[in-house]
Amino acid sequence: MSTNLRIDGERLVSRLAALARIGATPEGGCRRLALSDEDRQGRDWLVGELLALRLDVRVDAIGNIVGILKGQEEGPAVILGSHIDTVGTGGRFDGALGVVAGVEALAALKDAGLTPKRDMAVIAFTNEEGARFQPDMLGSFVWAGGMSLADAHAEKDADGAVLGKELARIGYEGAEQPGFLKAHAYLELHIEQGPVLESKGGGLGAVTGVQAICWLELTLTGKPSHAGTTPMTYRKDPGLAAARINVFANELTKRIPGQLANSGVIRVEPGNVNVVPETVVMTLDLRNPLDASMAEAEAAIRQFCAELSAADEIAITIRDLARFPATPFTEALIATVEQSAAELGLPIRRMISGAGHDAQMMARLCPTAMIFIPSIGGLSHNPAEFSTDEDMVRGANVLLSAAWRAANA
Ligand code: HGY
Ligand code: MN
Ligand code: MN
Repeated sequence: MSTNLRIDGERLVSRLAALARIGATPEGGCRRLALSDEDRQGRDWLVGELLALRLDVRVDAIGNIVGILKGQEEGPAVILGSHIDTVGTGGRFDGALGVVAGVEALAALKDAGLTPKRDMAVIAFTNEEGARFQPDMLGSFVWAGGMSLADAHAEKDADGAVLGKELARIGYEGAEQPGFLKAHAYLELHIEQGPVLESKGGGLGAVTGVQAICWLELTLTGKPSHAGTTPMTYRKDPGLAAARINVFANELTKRIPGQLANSGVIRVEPGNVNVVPETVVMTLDLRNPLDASMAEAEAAIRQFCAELSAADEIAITIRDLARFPATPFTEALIATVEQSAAELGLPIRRMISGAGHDAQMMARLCPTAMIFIPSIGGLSHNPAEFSTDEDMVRGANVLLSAAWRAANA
């Protein structure tokens, strides 16, 4: 192991800044919704960086972008990755850090004239966020064989745009089969997106796994009527029902340990001030570190909806948008991350990830681990998301060291 192997910190920071300028928002964040024009610009920028490094650049049929550094031997690769798509109120670091750190790790190896035993690669997965198309982690889910290409291409966004057509429109429906590059190991550097590391005084996170995720879309249908003339007892109000469901989900978080619940989308039709709504489409984002508790929460919500539907004569249909089990990472690779941090004299602590990540999908294929750096104020999915240059460089050096170990073990 080359102990003095380091990334070029300035280059890392400047690449992140370059990507952050693409889809930059006035509030100081980024908006690169999957397969949007801003996402295409980010993809074009990334492909340019990979080509400039003279990596073997490939794009697969779901738009995952791969840059490969050939190793001495044929065989599965050590893959570094994350995503460059963002949520609507995204920051500059979520996903982008892992991709630019992967690029920088390979650039540092080329600068040092080092050829790993195994192939190494950096990958930017399509639609990790699931903000526009669901499920989230879609590109890595297809890569890991969890979803067919046809089903993924058929997904539609809230405006009816079809994923496959959007992929073709931006020119990123590639020729490779998803999963074409066999993985020996997968490592992902990411911001924590929560307050844990900061509350512990900083340092890095050796991520032990990701919690379970369940996304539901509920369509509630009542009877539109005049808000001034319709007696309360006559109303079939899906807006009231949606509010009750939201409160019920929130109550569950007080009753079921570890339970989280969020209703991020509530669309009311016709959406007029003086009309009792006809329909409400709402989403629930449910998370829990334990699959059994997650199942208990989901069953309770489905039961509550059934009872509410009968009592208030509101039709309620529920569509699954995403459902991923709690996913543990690989002990040996977590230990490699900790060893790399120790060698670099960097404090690191084990922790679970509250957010979903592409690593959750790659763990189906190969030994997988993640490295977290602190998020200032624990903020993410917010333009004010921030991590320091120092922490980015520290995290990227641990990524490089752990990846180099895995690529030569
Ligand atoms: O929703 C998530 O946890 C991730 O940001 N896609
Ligand atoms: Mn992310
Ligand atoms: Mn995110």
